[in-house]
Amino acid sequence: MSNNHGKEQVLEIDFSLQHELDDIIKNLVNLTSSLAFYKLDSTNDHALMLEKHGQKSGLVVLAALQTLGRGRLKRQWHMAEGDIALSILLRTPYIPKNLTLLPMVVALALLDALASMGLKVSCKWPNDIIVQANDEMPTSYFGHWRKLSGILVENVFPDAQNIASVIGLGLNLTPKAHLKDIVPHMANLCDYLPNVTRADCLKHFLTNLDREISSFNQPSHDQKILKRYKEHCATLGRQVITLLNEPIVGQACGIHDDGSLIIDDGYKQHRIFAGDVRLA
Ligand code: BT5
Repeated sequence: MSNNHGKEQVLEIDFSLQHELDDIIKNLVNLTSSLAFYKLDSTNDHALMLEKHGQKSGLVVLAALQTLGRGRLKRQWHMAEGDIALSILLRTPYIPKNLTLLPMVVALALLDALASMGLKVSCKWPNDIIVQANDEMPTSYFGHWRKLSGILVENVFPDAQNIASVIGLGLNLTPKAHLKDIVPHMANLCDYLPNVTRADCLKHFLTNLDREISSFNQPSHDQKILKRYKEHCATLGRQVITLLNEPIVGQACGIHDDGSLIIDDGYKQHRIFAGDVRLA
């Protein structure tokens, strides 16, 4: 099979990982099929390719090793064997009406999963899961926080009525000393919850997400998600600087219904739709 980079990619099922995943999926109602590979370029690319071929909603794609993981804005996502790289394909009607809420739903499912295993984490707008650093050295744009997980939601519109979303999630579990200089703001779960396994994380996260998907059509769902996300968002209430385009400096004071971050610079409020902010 050829990938987006023009090279041949040999796909092999990782039967032990597949078994691990099937054991979880059999108890879920919205996430109903799974594929676990030894190695993929990008689980999001693979899920998007399957979407084009008519794959049904509810597929979970997992790779024991991902070699060309993507973040937003063409940035790279690094991983090592033992970490989690997964993508989930959802289609209408298993998508919230307000699409901008989907990354927040995913963040909350992971946040609850980690909390139930004993680790309190926070969200950093727009798509990071962060943990308070043990040391006090500020690193890059994460200040005194470290990034444990990143979320990449990519939407496609197969026709006028339907939407398909691929949710990508990268979660660091294992030590990665070789990446210390490249990603100084990285956190790895083994430093916080040494006894937690990949299977534990998958089980808690996928079970929570499955439950969240079932609640998409409940009354006031969107407002509840937004409220919960704001409660756990470490960006809010802090002095921030935007990192895309002309810098805006001010206090992050809210998140709009459309997912944009509201920054008050003392004179007026700005709405930020994309990019990142530096945390003080
Ligand atoms: C993200 O992008 O954080 C979304 C990452 C999504 C990765 C998953 S893995 C499964 C699925 N398949 C894919 O191909 N992608 C998804 P962004 O906000 O753009 O952050 C990227 C930035 O995070 C990089 O520029 C680095 O600074 C940093 N980074 C890269 N790898 C990291 C890691 N393992 N841990 C923490 N930070 C990392």
